[in-house]
Amino acid sequence: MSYNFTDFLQKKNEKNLNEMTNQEIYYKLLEYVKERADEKTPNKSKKKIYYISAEFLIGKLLSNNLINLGIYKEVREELKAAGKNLSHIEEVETEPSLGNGGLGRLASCFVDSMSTLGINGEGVGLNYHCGLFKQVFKNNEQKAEANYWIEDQSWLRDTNIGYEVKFKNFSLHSKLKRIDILGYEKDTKNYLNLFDIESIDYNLIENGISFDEENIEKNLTLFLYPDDSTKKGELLRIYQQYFMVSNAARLIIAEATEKGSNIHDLADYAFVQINDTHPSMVIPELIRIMTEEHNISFEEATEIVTKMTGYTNHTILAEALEKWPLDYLEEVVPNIVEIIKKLDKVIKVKYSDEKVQIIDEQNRVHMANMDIHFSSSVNGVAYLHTEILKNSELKEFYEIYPNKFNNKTNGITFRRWLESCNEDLADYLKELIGTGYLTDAENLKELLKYVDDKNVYEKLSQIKHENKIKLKKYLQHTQGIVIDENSIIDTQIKRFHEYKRQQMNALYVIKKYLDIKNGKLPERKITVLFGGKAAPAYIIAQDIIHLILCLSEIINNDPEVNKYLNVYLVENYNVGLAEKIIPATDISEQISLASKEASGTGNMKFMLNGALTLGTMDGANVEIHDLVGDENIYIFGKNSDDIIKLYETSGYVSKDYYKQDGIKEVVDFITSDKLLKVGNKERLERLQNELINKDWFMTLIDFEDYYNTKERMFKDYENKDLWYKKVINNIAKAGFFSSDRTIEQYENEIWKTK
Ligand code: 9GP
Repeated sequence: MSYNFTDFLQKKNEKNLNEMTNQEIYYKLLEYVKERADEKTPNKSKKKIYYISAEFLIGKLLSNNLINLGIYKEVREELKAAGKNLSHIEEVETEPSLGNGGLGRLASCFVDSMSTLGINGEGVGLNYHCGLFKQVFKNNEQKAEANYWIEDQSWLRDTNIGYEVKFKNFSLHSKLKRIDILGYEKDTKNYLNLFDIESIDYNLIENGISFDEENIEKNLTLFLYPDDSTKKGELLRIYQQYFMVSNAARLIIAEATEKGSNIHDLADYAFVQINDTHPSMVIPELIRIMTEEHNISFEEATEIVTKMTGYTNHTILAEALEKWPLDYLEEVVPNIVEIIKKLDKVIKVKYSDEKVQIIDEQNRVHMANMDIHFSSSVNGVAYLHTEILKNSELKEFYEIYPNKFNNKTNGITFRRWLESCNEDLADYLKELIGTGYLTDAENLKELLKYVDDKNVYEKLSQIKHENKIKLKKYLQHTQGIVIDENSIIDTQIKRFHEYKRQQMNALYVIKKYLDIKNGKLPERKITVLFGGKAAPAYIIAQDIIHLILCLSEIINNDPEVNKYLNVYLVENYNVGLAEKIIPATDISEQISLASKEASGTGNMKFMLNGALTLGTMDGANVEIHDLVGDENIYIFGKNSDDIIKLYETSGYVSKDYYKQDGIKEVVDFITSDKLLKVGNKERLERLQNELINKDWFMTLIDFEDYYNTKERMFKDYENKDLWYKKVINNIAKAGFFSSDRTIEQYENEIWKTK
């Protein structure tokens, strides 16, 4: 029997809603949702998917859970009747800090879709207490602070499940925490399984995010991606990874055994999807448990594990493919080193090519290589990315295992990235094309009926405007930033990395600033929004942040310029901010150097919310382009074949581009008196020097085309009919990027649980 929130409060003898504070209401809603979630039964099927990932960037859960329970509007009305505002109550929730970027957000979209599709598939990861870090800005620089997010009452549920994890010199007992993952209007649910230790100690944190890295028994689940620029840091990462996969392996075996597996048939009961290389040690760990504890031969165990695992590659950046020194692994987990050596031997006997070896000549273990040899599926995350893996990055492997390689273009959950974050647009879509798109996103194509309808253009532009006003209020209230709702909003939100080329956008800002100073004024005010964190050990990325913050200070305070241009870098960019920024954005910046962005998922969120893409032919931009056609996307820059060739021939010399008219003065401005007055000389000089003399990610090669294409976009924006026709085309074609589609492909082509 379903009961509403008011009934729940009465049952619990709580105060009336109108007497409660927003804080009190939030915690009661949390209890209520958990109680409603208790009515759902976990998905069951003989075979279960374990999606192991170092990160899950889950975002706030209240509104998403209310939507998935089908009671969002009902609860909002109950609150409204009591004079309360659900969006204010949503603000009380602290965002979990269990992820970093696209990889973690994708994992979260995937667990949502698995639940929605009724697939018996769960996430497995770690419960980091201080997450990645909280970003604060001081003196135009990024500072990192510990991000404590776990409160006494939260979405985490305790369980009595826990295992002994043995390291070389000590053991740790784990405890499993779980978060319910509710599917959209489903009677079933799944869990996100997060392993933790009992003995975590916050006192180990000294200042910011520095802490005693050696006290593993007390620090293991403090931080996600602790600094690995030192040996201590690398060892800690190995401890974390082994802890994660050893627990996962125990859970898998326990659950399968309970269902009747005799371990010889484990592959009929479980499939492990390895999300990037952080969970790769699950392969030797499963083999170790089978051989040591279940009397299964090494050969058979290897065969079983190969059958029941799949590896997803999310990057072609060589430095991001983990290679652990064998002696570090020896120091932490000697038991699995024995297994890794045996696996390596199997490969050395068969193949002489150094590129496919697991242990290389410097005694480093190539985790991805182990995954490829000893799993049954290897996939990239967008068409172009998979092609690059097959034809260049992992070519030698593709020659050995042509049938293992497959593509699974990423997707996003429309529950969060449309229904929840852009309710006005979602309601309007329902008015136009009904609710079919909620269960089959391809139905968005019905919108094409309205592609020439000026009334629809008008309404879409009103919704965008309203979303800008909402964003303005939010940023003003939370960050003291006042954006202009009548300006064109041009956004780049993602982790800071040179390959993503925020520096190119910053150069654009400089050029625009100089244009305005020289009397070349834009037709409409432009607001350039940035958001993202830089890894604390990544100096150049911090320098780029510094440049943007300095530019903001100069531009936003210059009365001659700020009428036409504003630049902001929002602080501590996270899922919650993305949910507010994306619906308000006109221009989606997807400007990575072609061949470097595996997929991107922000690009999909923006298109779904009616922004147009300014991008290179990279990652999933290529598929967006193919779906919407040339006229509905703004593509610029060199393509991936050209770029790959340039790398192969060392054919790019940044200085040649620097010398060109229009580029030199922009790059020189980085160390102009104006910037040095507000900035740090060392940082600005280092960044400028990098651009002139190295520029590994070829910022300057595409700059001119980028500038001109962006100018064309601004001009097109002034023609409302033209612009909104493109917007409709984008929303209508976004259905392909539903994570339900992606998960269906994983299920039908790899997992086969049904
Ligand atoms: O950089 C990729 C990004 O392009 C992709 O969308 C995301 C999800 O597949 O994964 C990112 N990769 C990583 O964060 C690390 O490999």
